[in-house]
Amino acid sequence: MGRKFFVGGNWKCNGTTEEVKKIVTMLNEAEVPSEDVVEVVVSPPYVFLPTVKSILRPDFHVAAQNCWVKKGGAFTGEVSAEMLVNLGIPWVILGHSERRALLNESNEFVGDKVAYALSQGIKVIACVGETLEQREAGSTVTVVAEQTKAIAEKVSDWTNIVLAYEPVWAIGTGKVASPAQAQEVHFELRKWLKENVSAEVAASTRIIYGGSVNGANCKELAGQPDVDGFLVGGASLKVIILGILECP
Ligand code: G2H
Repeated sequence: MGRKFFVGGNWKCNGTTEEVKKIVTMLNEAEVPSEDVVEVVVSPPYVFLPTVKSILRPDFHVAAQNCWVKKGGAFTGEVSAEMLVNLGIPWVILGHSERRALLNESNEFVGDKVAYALSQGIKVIACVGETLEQREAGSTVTVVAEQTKAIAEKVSDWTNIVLAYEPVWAIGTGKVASPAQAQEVHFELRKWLKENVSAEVAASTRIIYGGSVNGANCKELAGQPDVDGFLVGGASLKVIILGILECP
């Protein structure tokens, strides 16, 4: 079976109740390809999850931007996977580079988080990506392979994982990876999955691109054979996202 195009909207730490409602209204009123063609998942900050879930159109889904690495308890400030299940939130973004860099989330920690969220029945958008320094040193493939390996070591079933390649140098900078650069890394990630997990997982796992995706660059990126969709940040807060949903 083909890999269904996937578009995630990562709203990051943005919005007020009023702004979030406006974005949802825009999405709800849009005419977009059917859910047989594109799977749409929006990821508001935690505090807006129940609001967004309650008013969002039923063919779009909701993701949290993070969750705790194990069962909840005495972990001040954290939100557990069990709580997301309780709220009916089906997806979570894990391993975003902003958390890896600013909150020191290691590859192993991200791997543990992915495994725990999956064990609770939550689907995971797992992010990997290299810094500019790593790219210039020629270690892009090694870096993303190590990040993926840390996940692969902890999970046995990839059915509910979407892998997001997000080069750190392209995030929120306006410097998007060229279609050739994105395709090269997506190809290498799929090859890594084939050689280290299985041919079946490599063929079926969606590998999406994130980093300054917008209405002008999405079409050509989406045309690459190993690019199965996008994780969109800034543009997902604006009407631009509707054009991106038209890409597949
Ligand atoms: C990368 C992306 C969304 P942006 O972080 O995850 O954000 O599209 O703003 O670069």
